[in-house]
This record gives sequence, C-alpha cells and structure tokens, in this order.
Amino acid sequence: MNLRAIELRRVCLPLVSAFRTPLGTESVREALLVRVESDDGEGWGECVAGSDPLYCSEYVEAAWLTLRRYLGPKLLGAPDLTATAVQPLLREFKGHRMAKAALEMAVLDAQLRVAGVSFSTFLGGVTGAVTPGVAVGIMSSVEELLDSVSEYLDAGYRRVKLKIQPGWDLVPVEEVRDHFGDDLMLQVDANSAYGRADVVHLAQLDQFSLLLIEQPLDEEDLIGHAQLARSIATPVCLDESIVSAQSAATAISLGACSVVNIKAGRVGGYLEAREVHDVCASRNVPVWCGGMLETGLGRAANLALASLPGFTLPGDVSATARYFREDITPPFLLRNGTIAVPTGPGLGVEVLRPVLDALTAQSETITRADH
Ligand code: NPG
Repeated sequence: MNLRAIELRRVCLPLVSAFRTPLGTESVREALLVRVESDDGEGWGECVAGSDPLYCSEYVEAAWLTLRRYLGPKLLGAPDLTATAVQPLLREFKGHRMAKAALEMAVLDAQLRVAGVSFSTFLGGVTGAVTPGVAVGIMSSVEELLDSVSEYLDAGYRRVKLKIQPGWDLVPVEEVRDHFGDDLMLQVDANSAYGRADVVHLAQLDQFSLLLIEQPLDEEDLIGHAQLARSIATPVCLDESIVSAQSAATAISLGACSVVNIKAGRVGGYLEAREVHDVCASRNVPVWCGGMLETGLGRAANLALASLPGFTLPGDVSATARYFREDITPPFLLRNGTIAVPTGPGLGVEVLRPVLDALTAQSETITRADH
C-alpha cells in the first residue's frame, strides 16, 4: 500500500479506579493513537507509552514528536508498504519501540482489512477465546485489597496479579493467599522495585505458591535476576528487561527468567512479539500477554497475540469494564471466564467515532505533501 496520511490522536480515558504501581498512580489513561490512510482504506495503531517516562524512557509527547518528525515521514515516502517492511524501514532510528509498534500495528491493520484476514489468523493464533487475568494495584490497606480482589473474583477472574514494592509485599500476599485459598492463581509484579540485597526477603514469597514474580530487579540487571532465580523457588518472569527476541534469548540463556511477559509495544511491534513467542516456545519457556491499560484497539491486538499457542498463562488482558466506563470501541466482555478473540478482518473492532472525538485532546495529520 502507499500511505496518503498518518493521523495522530491523543486521547484521555478516565480509569474506573486509580491504578497504583511502584511506578506511580494513574487515574486517567492517556493514549496516543495512530491512524494510517492509504488508497485502499485505513488502519489503527496504539502507542502504549505513558504520560511520563516512568515505565520506560518513552512517553506520549516524545512519541508524538518522533512519529511526526521521523517515523511517519519515512513511511509516507515508502512505495508498496507492508507491515513486514515497517521495522526495517525504521531501523535507522534508534529506540522508540512503542512509537514504531504503533505504526506497524496501524499498517498491519490496514493490510489485513484489505486481505480480509484477522490479526489472530495472521499471527498464528490457535484459540478463539483467552483466559484473562487481572492486575490489582497497591492499596492503602489490606482490607481494601481483599475487597478489590473479591470483586474481581466475583466478576469471573481466576488469576490475580498483585503489585508489590518494599513495605507492601509479604503481608498483602499472605492475606490474599489465606483469604482466597490455594486454588487462586496468584502472581506478583514489582516493576524493578527491589535490589540484589533483597534476595533473602524475596525468598520468603516462596511460601505462598506463586505462579511467578515479575521483574523484581532493575531492567538491566540480568545477572542479578539469574542469581535471584537460583536462590528462590518462585519462578522469575521478566517484563521490562525483554525488549526484543534477542534479549529474550539472552535472558533465558543466562537463567535470568523461566517465564516471559510479552508486550508488543515494549518489543517494537506485534511481529517482534511473535518472534519473542517463538524464541520462548523453542526453549519451552511459557509466556503471557502483558497489558498497558490499552484502549479497545490495543486490547483487540493483545487478544490476538494471546491466542498463540505458547501463551499458556493468563495475561493482563482483562475485560473493558476493569479499566474504563467508556472505551473508544465496543466493550470486551468476560464470559464464562474467557474473552473472545476478535475474528473480523484486521483488528476486528470498529472505533466508535463520536466517543473517540469526545475523548480526543489533540490531533494532527501528516501527509506526504508535508514532507
Ligand atoms: O491490565 O493493562 C493492564 C495493566 C497491567 O499491571 C499492568 N501493567 O507494569 O505491567 C505493568 C503495568 C503497567 C501499566 C505499566 C501501565 C505501565 C503502564
């Protein structure tokens, strides 16, 4: 396809409840959406960078500038563009994986809509419904946490991920385990809140039969994660440390993790995410789909990714109601403990234009003529 225009939109979606993690508290999800326009139709992408550079170095304003100044113009000038050509074309620009992933997602959506193929089919999905988990933030009291977990279990979730940090770890985990019993699939996520000196402390989590502990140490500390993995029984899972299929292979070889969280934005797109999946599958490392509080667009793509065979653990791909009262697509529903993977062409979801327009804080269109 030949791109005619790329539209950037910054949308602000209020969360149903504030989400507190070791990185900060979010009560409104700011998202950067990308719409590509070609002679054959349009496609949508979502950049999962946050409002501030707290999860990683990318953030919405910087991604916008990068897309407008470098990445967008490069694709607008490319003849016969396909999704597989996006990353090679953008390789000269270092980093900015989330911005690149959004563009690739939009091109892939446009391409698959024309071809009449769903994201899931294209990626190699093998299931029509995925079992979601739910991520539960840090609360101001254990009582509040138990209430929150209880509501999610009532809603049908069977796997819970608790955010932990020093001062909010052993006690809340023990209380949740005691209160809800051994059948609850329970895991924890530290977003790098601990250091190598905390190994003995973290080993105490072993008594709670957790599925895994996610990203306990600094993202660059693979050796520290390998040492930790040898010292504790709880499986170590990496999130922030895994930025490509190559870094996944390295981390696994070093023994830094035995489980991987895959987020397409973090690794530069859904095609690279599939590579990470393949690398992990070839080493018998289970994976699950991470979440970045996506709108319905990113959620549709994540459900497709999570339908691949190596995604054997429930992911952070919860139903829309867990996040937003109103989304820019029709809601994804939890039914009998699962969420359906979209089957329509491309992302398989349509944007609700009036809602999108009402939630849009900023927009800009770049065209070939501009460059
Ligand atoms: O269900 O989308 C979700 C949220 C899952 O905890 C979650 N995401 O560290 O993985 C994370 C965390 C996150 C969310 C990080 C937003 C950064 C931004």
